[in-house]
Amino acid sequence: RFDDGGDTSLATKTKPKTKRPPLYKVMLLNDDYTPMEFVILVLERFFAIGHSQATEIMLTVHKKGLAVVGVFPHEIAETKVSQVMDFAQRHQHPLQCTMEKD
Ligand code: TYC
Repeated sequence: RFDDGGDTSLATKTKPKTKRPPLYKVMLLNDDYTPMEFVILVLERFFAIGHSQATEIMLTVHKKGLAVVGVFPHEIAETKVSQVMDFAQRHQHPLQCTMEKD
């Protein structure tokens, strides 16, 4: 009799590790002073959103107080927030951009 070499260990299931990084919502907040056209420009420039959808999102923020403008991995979300905050500050607008875990 030969040992058949069979695996006699208990079943320890290991999942194949797929790469799905945690995602973060990036949001724009409303304020009373930032010009509507500036917000549209921000959405076009930093989020690659077309003019008509950018206008819709801006109006949603204006009416509802905030809107999610994109969902990204942590480092990309942080970069978007920094870019928007820098751009707003350089133009002396109080526009706020924040992120939170999805
Ligand atoms: N509420 C601003 C205004 O009336 C427009 C605005 C929209 C500001 C969206 C910020 O994230 C914002 N000029």
